[in-house]
Amino acid sequence: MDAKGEISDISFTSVMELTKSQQNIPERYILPTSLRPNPSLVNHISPSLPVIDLSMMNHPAYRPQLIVQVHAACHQLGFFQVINHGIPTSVMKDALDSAEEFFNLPSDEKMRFASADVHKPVRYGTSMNHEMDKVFYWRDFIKHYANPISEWIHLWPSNPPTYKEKMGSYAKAANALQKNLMEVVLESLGLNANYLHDDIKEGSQVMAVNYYPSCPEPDLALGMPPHTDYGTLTILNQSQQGLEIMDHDKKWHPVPFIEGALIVQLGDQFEVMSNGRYKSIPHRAILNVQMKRLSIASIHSMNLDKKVGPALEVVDEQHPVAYKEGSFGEFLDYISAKSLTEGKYIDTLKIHKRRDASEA
Ligand SMILES: O=C(O)CCC(=O)C(=O)O
Repeated sequence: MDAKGEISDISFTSVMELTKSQQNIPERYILPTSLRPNPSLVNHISPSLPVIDLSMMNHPAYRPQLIVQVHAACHQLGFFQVINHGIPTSVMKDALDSAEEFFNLPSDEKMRFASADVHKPVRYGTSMNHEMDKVFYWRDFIKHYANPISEWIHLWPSNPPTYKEKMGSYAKAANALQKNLMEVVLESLGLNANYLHDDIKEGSQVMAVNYYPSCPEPDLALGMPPHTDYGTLTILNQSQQGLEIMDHDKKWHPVPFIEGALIVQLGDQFEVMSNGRYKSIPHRAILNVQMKRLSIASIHSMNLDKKVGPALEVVDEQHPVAYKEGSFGEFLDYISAKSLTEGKYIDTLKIHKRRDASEA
């Protein structure tokens, strides 16, 4: 049965199940050479990636300094880590522990939530979309909607018994942090901190809870392929290092694990709102031979039906409208028809400047 009590006929072999019986990774997880993680192309001596201290976020004398740091991080990368963000490490850890307990359940129990339908508010799956992926990714996941929590929490797993409480506390805290971060990021773009305030408050929050088992051949596969998130911003809580981000020069950088820190990534919806002044950050999850890794991506966006286009304040003669309006709902329709490698939703929104005769 699925989360709505309907019989689910979807079944697949999770990576967790696979690792119980296989020594090597099966053929369908082996990426073509050009798409493998290739550690020699990764910038292991990365310039230090931005870490921003939020302790003075609400202090009028220090906030301008914070806005400058956020502007630099968003403009250069669309990525930063935050410390002193107000979410206790114990709440972050409890959520990761409850996720691990969920993934440790017998397969039948997890399969109750199995679905390849991206419109489902709760869904357990493997890879990106096991019905469409040509090559599989070394990841199992459960995704569930979380805002407003009272509307969704009854659909979340009841087993393990503490899942709702622990994941729920973290989801609420991540959503509160998101609202503060949105104000800071909007301000850093030169917009009013209250821009689209009510839409942000009532916006969608999807918790993507990821489990990457240790992988015997991590150079041949990935936990998640390079992608950008569709929303405004994503807050990532992780159990250990494994995320890589791509800079504007297309160089990969490993993101260092900092105990208690959270990762903030700009998504496509923010790129559209900023009319391309800030770009969403491409990222991927790499694997490791010794240890499993868990992550919880709290992905925030405007509501399903809310159309989002560039803010008028960032459009002028030098910067004409560069994106059409789009919505989270349209994004879901797009990815239910195409696999990730077949194109990106945001590319369908880009308005390509016509080259005039003098440029030709
Ligand atoms: O696990 C990670 O580091 C990345 C997760 C992610 O990109 C996602 O869930 O969309």
